[in-house]
Amino acid sequence: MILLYVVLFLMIDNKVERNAHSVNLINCSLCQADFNDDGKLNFFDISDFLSAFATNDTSADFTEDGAFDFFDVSAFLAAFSAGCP
Ligand SMILES: [Ca+2]
Repeated sequence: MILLYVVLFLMIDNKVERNAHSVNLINCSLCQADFNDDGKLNFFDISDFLSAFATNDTSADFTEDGAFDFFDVSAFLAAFSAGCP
């Protein structure tokens, strides 16, 4: 997500041309289930999500309500099952 903000800032500031790399970063960040942002949905996304959840990492607060509970896991698994565009 931080990369997206950096790319958008640089694009607005006209320091980076609008090229394929910028588009790829934006498209990747649209898929919340791709938890490790590698462009693939697989076991590693689930593993990374569960590790973040176990340590109360804010990235695992999938429902964005400040709590770490079943609903975050359920929301992540629903997004994972839905897949990415
Ligand atoms: Ca992934």
